[in-house]
Amino acid sequence: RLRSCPPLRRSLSSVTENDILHFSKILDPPSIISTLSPIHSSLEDLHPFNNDWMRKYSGRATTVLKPRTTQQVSEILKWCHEREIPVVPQGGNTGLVGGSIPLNDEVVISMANMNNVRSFDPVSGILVAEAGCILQSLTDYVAPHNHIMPLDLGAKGSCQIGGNVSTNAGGLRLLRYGSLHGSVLGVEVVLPDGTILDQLTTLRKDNTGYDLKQLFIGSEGTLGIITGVSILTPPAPQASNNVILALPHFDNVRPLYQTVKGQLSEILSAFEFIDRTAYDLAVKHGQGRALNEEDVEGAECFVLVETSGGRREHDEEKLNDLLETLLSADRPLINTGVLAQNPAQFSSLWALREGVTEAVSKEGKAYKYDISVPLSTFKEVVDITRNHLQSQGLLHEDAVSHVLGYGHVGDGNLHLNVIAKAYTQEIQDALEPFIYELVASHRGSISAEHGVGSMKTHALHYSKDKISLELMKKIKEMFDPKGIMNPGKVIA
Ligand code: FAD
Ligand code: 2HG
Ligand code: ZN
Repeated sequence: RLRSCPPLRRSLSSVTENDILHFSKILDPPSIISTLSPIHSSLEDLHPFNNDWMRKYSGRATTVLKPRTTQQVSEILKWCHEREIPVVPQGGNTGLVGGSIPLNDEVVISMANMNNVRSFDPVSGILVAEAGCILQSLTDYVAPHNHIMPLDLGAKGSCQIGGNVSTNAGGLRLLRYGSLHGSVLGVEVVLPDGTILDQLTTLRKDNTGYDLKQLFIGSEGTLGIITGVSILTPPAPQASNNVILALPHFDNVRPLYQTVKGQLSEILSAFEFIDRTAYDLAVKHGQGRALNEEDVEGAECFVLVETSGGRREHDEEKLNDLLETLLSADRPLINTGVLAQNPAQFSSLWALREGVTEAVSKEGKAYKYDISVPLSTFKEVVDITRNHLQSQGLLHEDAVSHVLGYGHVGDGNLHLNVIAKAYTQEIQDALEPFIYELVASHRGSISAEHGVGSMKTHALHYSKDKISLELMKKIKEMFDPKGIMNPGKVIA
């Protein structure tokens, strides 16, 4: 039997003016934002670091540090470790589970100033970049070399590669290029006591014992601060096409996926799902151009299919053959398909899917459940949740206005979103543990790709058994015995 770990220490310190004086010896003054003397920033300056993208979580940090080098990160952590000051690593602050926001007055360590590419090899496609590089800027960096990043997500304009690796972000390309556990070759990490762990290898193969970097991928800043990432970038496809398929019934998604995989095989690069509510909201809030009325009529949901291949004519022929097969079937799985005819239409079709998160946030306050469940249950899970809220008397315009589902079919990942007028305890209590129990009944995951953050620490047991949880606690205790790294996140 495994022994229980002792509880993490809780007697952590707050930053003082003396600490600020010490940080001023490590960083230049513009790299310190603090309401404390001698910096005297305003609360407004701290606002972007104390509040998350959804405006759901807020912290009370008095101090934000923005190091420019790994050495500076190391010196900051060494000091915080000695003084037992808790820290929260922050990337682009686009996380959706409250991981990047202090729970109290932890020091925020923003990685925004560590934004240099260290090297790129156009032959192997291996990119080594500092953690604060924004995903879109890395995409732009490798594009002239005919490479792409192995991941893509709606937050690409703000999220950082260090944040992506720390959350093990999935996104829109996972179906084709797999998870970051495969494409990240190495990481450079500063451990909680300031030790620099240099695992920034560019080797494709390295079976020399435990693969330590995997522990940092998806650890959400609880084991150390990632300062550098070595990542394999695939060659850019020569041709990309996309099509939106309108389906009369959700039940057609599964056989459609099978048919599409079978016919498109190696050129299939995305198979993304949005239900009717998600589509209507995307259109309402100007994400992509609405399809023609007759294409939408009678559609219960939509699927966006993308192909990426080596020869345009070949790919177009395959896609056209697929559409012909689908539309000429005795009992067609789709009502219609809208094929992008040019790059603007290609982007517009993608925006209908990628823009749902933005549309939801414009519509109201979102309760987000990022779950892995069997594909066959996607609709059922959304319907059960809606009916449950109705039975609780919460489905009306002053409480919950919409319950919708969208996500990554190929990865079995449903984004169940509940939109409300405000975040209230009553709605929260109606949703949890209800949804977690539903997920557990399907042996699913309560966090498919967004992580645990502070949102789901209490619910981990719905997806992880006792022994796994004990081991996780032991790992945390080993790396961070003083509990200064992102306290209250992942493991409470
Ligand atoms: P942050 O939000 O700043 O931080 C996230 C976590 O990582 C925190 O726990 C933080 O402490 C830690 N962290 C950040 N940087 C470091 C570092 N250098 N070292 C150690 N820890 C660090 N997620 C998906 O998986 N798939 C999607 O398709 C997707 N789409 C999104 C679309 C929109 C519009 C939005 C707003 C979010 C989306 N997300 C998605 C969620 C989010 O963008 C990802 O989780 C992203 O990887 C977070 O990166 P970030 O730089 O913003 O990290
Ligand atoms: C997506 O796939 C993101 O669009 C965000 O993971 C999902 O907002 C969400 O719930
Ligand atoms: Zn997603």
